[in-house]
Amino acid sequence: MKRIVSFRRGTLAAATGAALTAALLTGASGAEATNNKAAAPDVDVAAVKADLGELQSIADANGGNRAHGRPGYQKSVDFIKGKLDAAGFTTSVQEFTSGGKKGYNLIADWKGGSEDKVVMAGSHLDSVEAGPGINDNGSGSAAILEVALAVAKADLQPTKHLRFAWWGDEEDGMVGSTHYVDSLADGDKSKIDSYLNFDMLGSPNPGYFVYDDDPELEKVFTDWYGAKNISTDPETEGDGRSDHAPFKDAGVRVGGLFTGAEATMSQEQADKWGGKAGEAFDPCYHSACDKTSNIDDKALDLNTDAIANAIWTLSS
Ligand code: DPN
Ligand code: ZN
Repeated sequence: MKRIVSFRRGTLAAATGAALTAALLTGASGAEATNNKAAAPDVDVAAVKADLGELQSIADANGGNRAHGRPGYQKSVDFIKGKLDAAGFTTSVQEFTSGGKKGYNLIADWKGGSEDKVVMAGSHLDSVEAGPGINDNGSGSAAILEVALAVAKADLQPTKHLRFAWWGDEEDGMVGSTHYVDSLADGDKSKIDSYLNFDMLGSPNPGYFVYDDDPELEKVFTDWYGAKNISTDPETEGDGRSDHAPFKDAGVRVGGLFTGAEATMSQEQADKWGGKAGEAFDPCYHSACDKTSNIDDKALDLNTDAIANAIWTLSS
């Protein structure tokens, strides 16, 4: 795992410089309107939380989980798909079999943009059997849903094509996302400009981690956080542990955000993020207590807005 210490130390300063440059450019170009690209909207975290409430209700009504092969998973797909269809997305459900049970990936395409350059954002929608999976990974699923709905509301007309994905059966080894990547023709793999993964975005003792797999994608996120004076860390806990892995293995550049799972927060991290040193980022990881109470609203809010910015920036 690559780790460049000087880069980590320099991140905040570099990002602040970039923000300053951006501010100067915006001010200078305002009148001429040389840049017709609107900034990403602030996505209302209340909407993301309402979606999490819905996913919780689905689990409550279906044996306490939304796991692969269980009715709560199917209901989760129906819920997300209904909202996307109503907003004008073209959705499809890709079926696969895992452990003798049918699994489903939900794919949503936004009209327009060059299909030779596809910007994808994905989150796994399944939970473990032990609980409702609200942080893992209702959080990522609801965040990209609300960003997708914001794309529709803004009637965004990106240069690149936008595709959102909700993966099935991540918890048994990224089965759905691997199936998706394996089913792509070679020519289609190379048309994926970038894949952004969002798995666990509202951990209750949150870390601010940015995937460091691709420098350009990483910078989109670190610049955004830097402008908010939040210092991020490169993501290391999840390498190979989520749905970006099959994309990366297929040669697609990947990025993403993460607020931490079962690993513990260091003193240094607690000092900069205001968290609890020596405690897990998510003490309810893969447990029955991963419910709506297991969410840090601020982390969820920031990460959702960071995703919107990345989608607007990368697809423009
Ligand atoms: N892939 C996550 C899970 O579903 O259990 C956990 C995880 C995500 C761990 C990202 C590390 C990084
Ligand atoms: Zn999990």
